[in-house]
Amino acid sequence: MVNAVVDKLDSLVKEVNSKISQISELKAVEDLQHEILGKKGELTQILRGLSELPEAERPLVGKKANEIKVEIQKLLDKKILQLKRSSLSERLEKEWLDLTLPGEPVPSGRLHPLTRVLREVKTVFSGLGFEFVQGPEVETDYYNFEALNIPPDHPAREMWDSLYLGERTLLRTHTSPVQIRVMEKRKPPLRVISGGKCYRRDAVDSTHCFQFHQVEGFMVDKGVSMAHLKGTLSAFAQGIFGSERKVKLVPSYFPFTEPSVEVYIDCFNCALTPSESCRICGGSKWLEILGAGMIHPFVLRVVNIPSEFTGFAFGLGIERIAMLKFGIDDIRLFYESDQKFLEQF
Ligand code: FA5
Repeated sequence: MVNAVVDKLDSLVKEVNSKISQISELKAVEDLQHEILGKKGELTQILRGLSELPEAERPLVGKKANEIKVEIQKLLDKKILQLKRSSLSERLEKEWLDLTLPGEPVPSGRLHPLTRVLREVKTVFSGLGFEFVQGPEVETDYYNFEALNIPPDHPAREMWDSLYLGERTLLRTHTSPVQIRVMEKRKPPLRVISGGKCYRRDAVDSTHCFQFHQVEGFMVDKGVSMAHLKGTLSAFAQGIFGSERKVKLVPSYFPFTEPSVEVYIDCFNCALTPSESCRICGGSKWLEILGAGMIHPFVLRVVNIPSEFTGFAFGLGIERIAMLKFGIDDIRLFYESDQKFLEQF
């Protein structure tokens, strides 16, 4: 009887050994463990049967059975470890990654050239003490024209072909209405710039769009003169086009400034490589960059600014500045969303 039990125990180890050698999945090891060592497992049954042995034999057989249990558990544990290791090395093999390889380039976004120039212009003027304000794109006839000394039927309205939304409302044709909006609410001293979209019923060509961007600037204080205007615009030109730039004022006409001027800078391209057929200035050596002047007394009166104050104002096209700065000969390129064009900035 005792020998039969011991033989059974020995053959159980052999059985486990041979089964384990054929196993290739963790689940099968767990099943085998259950089959041998579980509540109804083969070894557990044998252990239960020990009570039927003569009492004197029991301790010896019991000891043997426990040793076998430990041995079987060790075999199972060893197999589990072996399977886990091989599945890990399989994963490492499959998921292998060479961290020394160069990464794939991720195309980075960038600012639109007009946004860049608008920001640069703002930075230069903020360095000169100008604060930035914004005005509405939908304006009334009053702010866009009348308060700026352009009454209805005035021939100067020809200068601003307009897109009307109603009888008295239109898409602003320039940023000059912001002057009125600021001055009617605040008193001098004032040093303000404003920028944004403007709209005109202009035919689209290489220098005109129906929608474009302007920056308006003005300064009002006691004793402000054309000298301040020239000094301010020289600093602006030097900030945007290079510290060597010179500014030239040429008489012009705007109903809301008196006197009015067109402002030119000397051609920065000719300064680098003088040429009779410069692609930026066409050989004229001077580039028109904006319109400006001393704020007309009519305008100051409209907003109740006392007569001891004077002021200058200027207005520039952001597209024009960007075209000159980057040597672009067609304004439409800014609005075509052509990635090859935009990636150059
Ligand atoms: C004005 O609009 C004045 N308000 C500027 C001003 C302000 C003068 C304050 C005096 C005092 P003008 O119409 O010239 O001026 O336009 C100014 C700039 O806007 C032009 O030099 C040009 O660069 C730009 N611009 C005008 N129309 C267009 C257009 N259709 N497409 C693109 N840019 C334009």
